[in-house]
Amino acid sequence: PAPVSADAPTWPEEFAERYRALGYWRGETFGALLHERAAAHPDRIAVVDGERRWTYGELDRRADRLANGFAARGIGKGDRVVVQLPNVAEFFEVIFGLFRIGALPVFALPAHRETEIRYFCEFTEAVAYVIPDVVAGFDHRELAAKVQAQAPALRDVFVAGEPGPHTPLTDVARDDFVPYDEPEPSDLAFLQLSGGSTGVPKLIPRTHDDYIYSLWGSNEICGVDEDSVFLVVLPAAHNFPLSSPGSLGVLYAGGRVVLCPQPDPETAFPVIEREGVTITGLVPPLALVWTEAGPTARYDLSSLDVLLVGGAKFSEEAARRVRPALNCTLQQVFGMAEGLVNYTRLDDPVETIVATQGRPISAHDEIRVVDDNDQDLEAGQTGHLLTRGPYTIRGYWRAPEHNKRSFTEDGFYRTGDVVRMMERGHLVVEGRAKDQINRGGEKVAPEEVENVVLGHPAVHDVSVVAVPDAYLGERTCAYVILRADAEPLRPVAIKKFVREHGLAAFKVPDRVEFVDAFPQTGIGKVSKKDLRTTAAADQ
Ligand code: J2J
Repeated sequence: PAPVSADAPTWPEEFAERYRALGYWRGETFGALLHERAAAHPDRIAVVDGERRWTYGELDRRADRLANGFAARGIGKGDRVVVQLPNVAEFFEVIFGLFRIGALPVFALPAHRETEIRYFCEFTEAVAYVIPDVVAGFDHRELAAKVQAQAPALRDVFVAGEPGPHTPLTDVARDDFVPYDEPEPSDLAFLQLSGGSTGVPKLIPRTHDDYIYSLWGSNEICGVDEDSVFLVVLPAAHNFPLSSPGSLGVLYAGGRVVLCPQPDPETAFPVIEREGVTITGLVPPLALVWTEAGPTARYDLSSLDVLLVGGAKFSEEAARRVRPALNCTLQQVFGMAEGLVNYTRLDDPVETIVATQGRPISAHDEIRVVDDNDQDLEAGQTGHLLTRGPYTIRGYWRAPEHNKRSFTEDGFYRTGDVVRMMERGHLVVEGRAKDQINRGGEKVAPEEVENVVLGHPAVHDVSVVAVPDAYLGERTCAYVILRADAEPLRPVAIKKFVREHGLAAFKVPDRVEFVDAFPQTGIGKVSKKDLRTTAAADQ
């Protein structure tokens, strides 16, 4: 069994030694690698955010100044800091500042609201929370003030922008060196969020060694080098745009990261032309929109070489349309914040590119496809995907009970995905065994939404299921049984209740249906399978 550190299981020593001996774990840290890139090419542009262009030298200096400031405020190695920033340059100075002092960013998404943020702060005992001021009319400073009143460990709120009652990030930065303890390559670098299938999202502990391997491994497969210009279209903190190959992969290679504030073609296409973007990543619904808009675009998109599509299943018909519409190579990516990432290769035959979700980064990613009893299936059969390898975690952070269910005794992660393996090792995602809804790449844990709806005084019971959707792949539908004595409700009352409870907008049920009873399985549990069938038929 894996040795258990205080907070999470990690790789057994024999595996760690193997990954080092193979040269996968290079003994680098994020803090040190930015120093090295900045020393090697200080004047090369690292990050572009609208009119702001930061060179490697400048990003490195800014990260240093924040590292000093964070350290001066008593933030140190192992401390957690919830980072919730949109696609702005400050995201990078903040996370590299934290990496440098060994503090762990907890990567919240811009869409998260009070319920999620309060949970992240309380559960991780975060000492600080980094926010923007106002985004799309939402004032993050008010949210932070509410959370701070409830999370005793939260000493500081840092604002990239107008600070309100909090501390501006610009006041944190300082030039004088403040001593701090640097992290080791085998230390945790950050906590990423799981898509989740349980009441609260699980936290994913990633180390410098393992994550950096996934970056340079991805760079080789995606053709990323110092000439690459990567457009961050999806939320920067999500694992896909962060690491597959993502902004961090491109910074590792010495390339250029361009931030896109909105994902629509009207916003993104002019940025592609102006900055000469060569590579970007999208979820399937966005890839559909871009593909529609490509042929009539008034902008020159000819610099675009590679379009990665992943996060949810990309249909074969849609995949076929990418090259004709955007004149670039499609690369499907099937990844997960827990680790394993699969890519179709740039030189794969077209049929493989359009009809599979790729194969693993590493020759040492171990893949098993098993039946319901964990028995290995024959090649080509459809079953549960289990995986273990040099950048796949051995357990979630502070979740020993959950880890017993999500990992096998010998350390394989139960992905919850149902796949089929093709002859040359390519995987086709056929479905899902976990109770999770994939809403166009945004993951919704039904249990989390159900727990909130159950808090409504008129609700007796609720079951949230996926409904097929032509655009998003899946949407959410909440089946609600009202209390016998309750006045009838309108669906919007349930949606409003969830929103006001402070859940991310993408978790608010798209549809609400009132019913008298749920279909039952043989053993008296709610049959989500039957509910899904009903929901699909009722559309
Ligand atoms: C079908 N399902 C997919 C795909 C992910 C790169 C790309 C994506 C993620 C990601 C990521 C899929 N086809 N192409 O972290 O580095 C579903 C699976 C998987 C879950 C993981 C990366 N690509 N999925 O989406 O942690 O169900 O990571 O287990 O958000 O998304 O979700 P997440």
